[in-house]
Amino acid sequence: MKINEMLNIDYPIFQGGMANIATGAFAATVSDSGALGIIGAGGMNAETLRDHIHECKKLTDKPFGVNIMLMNPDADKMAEIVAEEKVAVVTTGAGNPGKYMEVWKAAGIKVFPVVSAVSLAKRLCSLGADGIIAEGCESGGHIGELTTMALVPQVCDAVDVPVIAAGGIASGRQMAAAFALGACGVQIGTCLLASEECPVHENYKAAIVKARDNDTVVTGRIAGTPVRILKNPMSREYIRLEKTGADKMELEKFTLGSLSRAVRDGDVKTGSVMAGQVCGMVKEILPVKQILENMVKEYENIR
Ligand code: TUI
Repeated sequence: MKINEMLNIDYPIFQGGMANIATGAFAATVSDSGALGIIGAGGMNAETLRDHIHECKKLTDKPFGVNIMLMNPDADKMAEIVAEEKVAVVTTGAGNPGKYMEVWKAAGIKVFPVVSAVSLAKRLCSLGADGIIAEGCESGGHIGELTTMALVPQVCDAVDVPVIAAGGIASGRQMAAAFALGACGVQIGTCLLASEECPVHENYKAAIVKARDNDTVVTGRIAGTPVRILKNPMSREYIRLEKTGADKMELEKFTLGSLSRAVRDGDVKTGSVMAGQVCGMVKEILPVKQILENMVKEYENIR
């Protein structure tokens, strides 16, 4: 498989960015289990990111990546750190990483920006992106408008680099569907939340396991930052406020710190429990290695 050789990984599977959750230790576990582990820099500052990169290097000899969430105020510094540390792969989210491409390419980093539309995919390929992660709105967290089913083949037709499908993938069947759409790899997040090694509060994991197909909702559409989370009293109140025309500042105040409240404190009622629409398929907490093996086995059986 092309992407496996390009990145020296066993499975054509990327771990999602998982801001506030994916530590260096977790990324090392995912990489050691055969996929591409990714440190989620979303909730970090520049120096904690460096510490997590060092930790990951200590724990695994396998390649790993860093996801830079471009709305992070430390994104400029983080862009320099990943180049200094020569991480194997950088993925990005929630913005256009165009201004960093030259530095990253010069450092020999393989760059896989996450896009939610064709136009940005084309622009970033012209700047040297090594691959594109096409993320549909089935994903948890910050999302675009298009579904994976509609987005992936359109991105595949528009670019000449490998395309990784993201959003709505938690099984071998969905992996096979992504390949049928033209992707050569997949990115998964929600199903890894329910892993033994995932450093998220037990209440968060339990909420994912309990959630059914229709239990996510998108907040922030009106403010311009759509984020898919589990339905809970916080999301209901947020959407009620949104409908009354509450201003952006008021809504931001409402959500500030809400992700870490769920991730660290296990407050799944007033916290923001980011999860994708596949949460209904996640039925138990398993070791990362098992989750990946189950997925690949199912994929191989129907290929
Ligand atoms: O980035 C994500 N998912 C995320 S980031 C995150 S952290 C967060 N916390 C609180 C509020 C908001 C975010 C949680 N989940 N996925 C990748 C992604 N990128 N989805 C959508 C986009 C995107 C959107 C617009 C990429 C580019 C873009 O356009 C930028 C441009 O200038 O064209």
